[in-house]
Amino acid sequence: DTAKPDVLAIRQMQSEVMEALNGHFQFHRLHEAGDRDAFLAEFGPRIRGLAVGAQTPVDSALLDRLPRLEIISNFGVGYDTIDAAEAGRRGIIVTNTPDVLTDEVADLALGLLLSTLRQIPQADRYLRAGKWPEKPYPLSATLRERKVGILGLGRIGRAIARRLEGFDVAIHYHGRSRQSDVSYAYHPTLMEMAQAVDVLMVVAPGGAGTEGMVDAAVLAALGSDGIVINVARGTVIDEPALIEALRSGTIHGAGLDVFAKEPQVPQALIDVERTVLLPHVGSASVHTRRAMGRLVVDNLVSWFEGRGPLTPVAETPWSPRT
Ligand code: 8YV
Repeated sequence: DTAKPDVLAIRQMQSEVMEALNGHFQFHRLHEAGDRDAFLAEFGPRIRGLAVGAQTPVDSALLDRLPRLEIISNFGVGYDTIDAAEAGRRGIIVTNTPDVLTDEVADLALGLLLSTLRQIPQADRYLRAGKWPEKPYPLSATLRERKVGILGLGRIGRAIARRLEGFDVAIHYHGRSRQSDVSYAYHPTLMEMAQAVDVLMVVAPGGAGTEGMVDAAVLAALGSDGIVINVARGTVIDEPALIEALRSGTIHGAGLDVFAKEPQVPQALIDVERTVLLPHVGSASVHTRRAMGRLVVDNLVSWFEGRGPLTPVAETPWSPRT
């Protein structure tokens, strides 16, 4: 069917997405091509849409192979693996999946915070290991009387803050600018916030602008009761500095859903007892992944029906031609 636009997936995505793309478009799968280079030489020039997962790099080298590309639809709200600025220069729209995962990720962030403070997974392991009859589980840290600092008060950061209001803790935030519609304590620098709080919730986007911004000095400022929770990108934290801070007792513990080099997790983090480590599952419920998948497809369908993208990213804004 030559009337259908050519759309390319560069890796396997959930089956509902693959089936929908196959139904709507002339659909190609780069990851199934034996010879990637030969495939791109043959089909690259006619590809007009790209569907990508959050962990698949889309850089100039790939864009060079896709000269007719109009839109990149990303599965995930974070798109740090896509060179969106370069896409913008080339007139290519990038879309992501905001909103549909906000509450799911915020829920997980709260779960990770409570798990880390009250050592819920560790206590479960203790029971399963048959240790309870010997002696009660040791007393844990607490969320009581805590001050929580949110790094990145975007959609997910705000959803986390709303939940935290119900937990009766002080809420602080740091981001590029003060937000006039919230009453949480704003700090113009991360360091200032780290000095004022004892929980750091990392919800800032990944990429060059935030790389390693939670460094040894920030961790030290949290203090020995300090807790770090990260549901954003592993790159935002200087991972070796975090390992050192955990080992030395500079901070108390960490709950991490994301890592610098996923799916590799440093053994040093696993060896530290006061960590709760999750395999990047923030948005990973059946319900939310389905909604994300639909939005990936709907962005492409809307674009190729001439109605514009539904959720373009900031670097590639869309205004309909009049
Ligand atoms: C991704 C995520 O969808 O949305 C994001 O930014 O990190 C996840 O929800 C996940 O990595 C799937 O690739």
